[in-house]
Amino acid sequence: MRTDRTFTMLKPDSVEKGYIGAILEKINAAGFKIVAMKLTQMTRRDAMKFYEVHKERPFYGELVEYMTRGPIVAAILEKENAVADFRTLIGATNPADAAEGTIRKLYATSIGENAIHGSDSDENAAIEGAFHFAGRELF
Ligand code: IDP
Ligand code: MG
Repeated sequence: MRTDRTFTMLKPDSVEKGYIGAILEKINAAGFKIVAMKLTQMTRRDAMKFYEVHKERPFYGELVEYMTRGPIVAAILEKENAVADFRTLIGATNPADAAEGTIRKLYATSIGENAIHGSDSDENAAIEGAFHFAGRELF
């Protein structure tokens, strides 16, 4: 299993608020190379599948509504120790708990609308990257 790739989505709130450029700047400055990227919108079916692990959680319906309400920026990023370093860069799920300077501290609104996704394991990075991108879309 490779350990140098992670998967991210700039969530609908980030796109709506015009934060794409600022967030990509932070990602570049932290040393991640973009190997795949697109503006896309998840269908209800996509979001339900992507967040299937949370289907029993009380916030699942709200999460699916949020993630499908507008376009997202999906990307695959490359860097040594990508998954852990990217989770550090984005900060805690709840922006109220996120460290200063993290993307969620700077750009997230709430625990639900938290600006950005980052894979939580190498295995999920591979699964999530393959969910959004065909092999020919990686560079
Ligand atoms: P993560 O994105 O930091 O890995 P997860 O626990 O995997 O956090 O949750 C997935 C997503 O579900 C979060 O990023 C957030 O958008 C949403 N979420 C998590 N917990 C809550 C909650 O308590 N209320 C509403 N939405 C939540
Ligand atoms: Mg997660």
